[in-house]
Amino acid sequence: MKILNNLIILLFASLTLSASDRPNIVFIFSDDHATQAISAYGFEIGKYAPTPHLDRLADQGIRFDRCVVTNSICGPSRATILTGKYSHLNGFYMNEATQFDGSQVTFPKLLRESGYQTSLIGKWHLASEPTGFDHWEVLPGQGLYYRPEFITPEGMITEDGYVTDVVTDKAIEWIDTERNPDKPFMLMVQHKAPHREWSPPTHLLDLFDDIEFPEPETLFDTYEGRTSAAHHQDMTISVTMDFDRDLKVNADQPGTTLYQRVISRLTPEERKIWEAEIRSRTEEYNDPDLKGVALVKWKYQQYIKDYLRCIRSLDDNIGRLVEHLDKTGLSENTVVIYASDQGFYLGEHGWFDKRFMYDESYRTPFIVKWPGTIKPGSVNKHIVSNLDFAQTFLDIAGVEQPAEMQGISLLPLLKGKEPENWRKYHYYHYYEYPGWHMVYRHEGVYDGRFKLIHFYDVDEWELLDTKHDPLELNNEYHNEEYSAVVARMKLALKDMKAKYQVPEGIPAPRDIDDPWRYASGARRTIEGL
Ligand code: SGN
Ligand code: CA
Repeated sequence: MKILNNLIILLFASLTLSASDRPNIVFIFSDDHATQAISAYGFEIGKYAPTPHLDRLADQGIRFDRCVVTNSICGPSRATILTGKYSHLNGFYMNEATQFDGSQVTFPKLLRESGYQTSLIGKWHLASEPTGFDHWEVLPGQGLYYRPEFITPEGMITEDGYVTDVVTDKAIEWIDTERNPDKPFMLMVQHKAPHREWSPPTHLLDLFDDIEFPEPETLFDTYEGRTSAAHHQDMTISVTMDFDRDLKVNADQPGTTLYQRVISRLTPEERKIWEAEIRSRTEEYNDPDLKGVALVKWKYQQYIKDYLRCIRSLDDNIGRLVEHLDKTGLSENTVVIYASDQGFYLGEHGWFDKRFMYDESYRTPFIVKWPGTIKPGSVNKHIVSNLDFAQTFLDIAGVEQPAEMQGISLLPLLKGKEPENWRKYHYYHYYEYPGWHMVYRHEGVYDGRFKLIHFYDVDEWELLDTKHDPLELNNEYHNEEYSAVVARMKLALKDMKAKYQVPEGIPAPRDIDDPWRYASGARRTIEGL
């Protein structure tokens, strides 16, 4: 009996030891951050607009070059991350008119049950109350850049300042004042930036003023040879991008979107600086020679600069948070993850926004730092996905992964292992049509080189060979030379759909008369969410 008692005590001691040893997880997550805009990824833009703090995370940890999403849009990406499941199983297909079912199994809930303290701060965008968190404060819907409101369990609050700073302040404050030192913690720091309308903090409004950013090769893409989807979209810099909200021209007038979202929320000092900026842009825009190609080029410069100004503030704040972890001695046993909900077009194909399975919006940044476990400066090129995040976090914490989750734990990759049977194909499915930016619904499969895409509303197929055509300009679907590839990829698509339990047939089309189809705030059953 005594031996048994001792054994139980020993077992208990080892369990409590491993519980307190379990690493903390800090998940820093942004909205619409294109990989092209992180200098660690080595694209041209990074030479002009470096991101030193993100680069440091990559230098000290691992950078994933092929992290792709299941459905390239905000809410659906977030729902996939929480549940480890595709949209058709977690129920959150589209931003609009859907509400996340918070009674589902999610990784924060499982971590919390296993003894983690869980906290969520920032953008949520799932239209239902967060579940599985000891602490949460979320932006209503898309949130605002200036003097943002937050929904908390105690009600709505408004905070002075710029949203990226405020979210970071709140994260730091939570670490300092609410963290339970007897428990490991999982903190989700979810930024609004750099989401449209790309409003920078006032002190960075003149950053890059003297720089002319290189244009993407495909800024004037004519979509020749592609399916009708590329022609049909409504997300071009030339036509869709608007002047007051996006380009901040004539935007100091009450009644404009920018006035409502930004100008009216500024302090008098901020307002002076913003109004001067708007005046100077309006003057440039009023130049009678600014038209046609010159106008598109000018719009591109305004857009990319505002976007990268938001990124600079994001990068500064990431630095601030990571330094705080260093200062408090937490870094050593904390896994820091950086990702975005999807990628974004920075003028490629003439576009902004996302949604397509083409590279810039399908791929998302993914960087992980974990001292002592991840070899500094690692680069991984396996196909990984936001589908894998939930299981990875559970695995890091030593928590069992539910069989119903559909991803793969990336822990072996973090540890530098080269698993033999890594996934060969990734399945993608986008649903929000008709709706913002009018991208046809499509599904597809990717094998690391080829992409087979089916725009099923118009029954048009595309095969892209990203090795020979990295800009994704040529549809090889009807090219005889690729017929074997097409056949193989079609089979893979069928297999993936069976594996992931995708319902047979084409999903019911969206109701064209749905009054919510263009409503960015979506149907909200809980006030403000
Ligand atoms: C808003 C934007 C769209 C954007 C969607 C979805 N319009 O509706 O341009 O595609 O969000 O973005 S805006 O007038 O509000 O700027 S997502 O990140 O939430 O998926
Ligand atoms: Ca987004």
